[in-house]
Amino acid sequence: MFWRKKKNTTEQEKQEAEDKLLHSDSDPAIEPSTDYDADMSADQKQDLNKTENNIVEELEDTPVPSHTITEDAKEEEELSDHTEEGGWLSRLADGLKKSSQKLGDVLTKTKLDEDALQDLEDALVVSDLGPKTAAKIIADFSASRFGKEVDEIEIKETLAQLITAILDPVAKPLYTRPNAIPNIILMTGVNGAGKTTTIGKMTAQLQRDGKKVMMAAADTFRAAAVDQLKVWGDRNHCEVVTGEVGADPASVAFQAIERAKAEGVDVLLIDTAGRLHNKKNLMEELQKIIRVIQKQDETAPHATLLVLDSTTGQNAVSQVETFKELVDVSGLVVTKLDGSAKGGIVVALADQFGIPVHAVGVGEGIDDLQPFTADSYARSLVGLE
Ligand SMILES: Nc1nc2c(ncn2[C@@H]2O[C@H](COP(=O)(O)OP(=O)(O)OP(=O)(O)O)[C@@H](O)[C@H]2O)c(=O)[nH]1
Ligand SMILES: [Mg+2]
Repeated sequence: MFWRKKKNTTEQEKQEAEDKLLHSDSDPAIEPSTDYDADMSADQKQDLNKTENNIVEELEDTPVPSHTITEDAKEEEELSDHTEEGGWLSRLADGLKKSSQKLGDVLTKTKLDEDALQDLEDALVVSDLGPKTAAKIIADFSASRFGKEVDEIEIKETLAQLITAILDPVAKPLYTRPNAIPNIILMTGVNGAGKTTTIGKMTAQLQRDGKKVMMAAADTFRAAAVDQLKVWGDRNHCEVVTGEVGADPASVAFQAIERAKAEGVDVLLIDTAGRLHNKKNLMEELQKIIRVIQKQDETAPHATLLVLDSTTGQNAVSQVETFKELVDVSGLVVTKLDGSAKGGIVVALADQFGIPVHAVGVGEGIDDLQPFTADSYARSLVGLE
């Protein structure tokens, strides 16, 4: 279908460039592209051009659909059969399957004796709940059930209740103050955690709630980082304040606040760098951004969010410890729960730090940020509907 390809070349190139920006270099390629220019000799290229021209001429009278590639993809998606897929919760449940399978494997014993409890505790540790939290849950569990005959569903239901009790106090949506114009939200986290992507998704949600949003690209260390945020800006029709590559991130934040104030923006989301030369640099940079922000509004940042990649497992615990020491982390966003994560890490974080979990990332798309709900998360984790 050369005619369509030709018509949409710019669109296609734009999309390819966006895809490149939105995925870090370490990400595996999604699938090999079949729609690219292979290495060809000049003669071969000329031949191909000729054929292409002929085909286009032949097709001159064919009505060209006004669809763009994006619209085509959307239409295809809408027409495809989703009956087997379920909603985001089932994607989360799929993501958490590793944990629930681990539990399923040990739930064969009917009498809860020492061995069965030990197996259960091991399964929780393997599911990333961490030794302390697993031990605590099992202690509570055995207090009411030790020595009793129990079936698998009963065990899972009890575990889900105990886990819900740990998660419930931290399941809090992000609060935006009606009187802060703008609400200044600082996004922090190590590189690749999902900060920029989360800002993009969060912008869409805030806009849906009727908020005027602005983004600031205070990750000025890589040109690609700024461009990546601009892609999300385009997607959301949202203004992005940027600086030159290498510009002082704090000054980008400062300018963004000035502009946001002037334009009556409700929420300003500030993206920051995940990797600098070393940890000390990263933290000093963050603290400087905060000091400069406070010159504009001493109550800001109104939220300092730490974005954590759930697939890093227990490493997320040390990331919280590090960031918490240096900045006032007010909330967490845990990403990539649709993938290979085992999910128990969220329980460990809730138990150890008690920091609110505002949302979870369950995919790379704009709608893949979901509120964190204790009960449904706990049930998915243990493999209950
Ligand atoms: N599957 C999945 N992928 C995600 C999710 N969130 C982010 N990603 C992907 O993870 C990769 C890194 O995300 P970024 O948003 O660039 O991470 P970052 O924290 O801004 O990284 P730096 O800018 O390098 O500090 C990208 O390929 C994202 O598409 C999620 O919830 N699920
Ligand atoms: Mg980024």
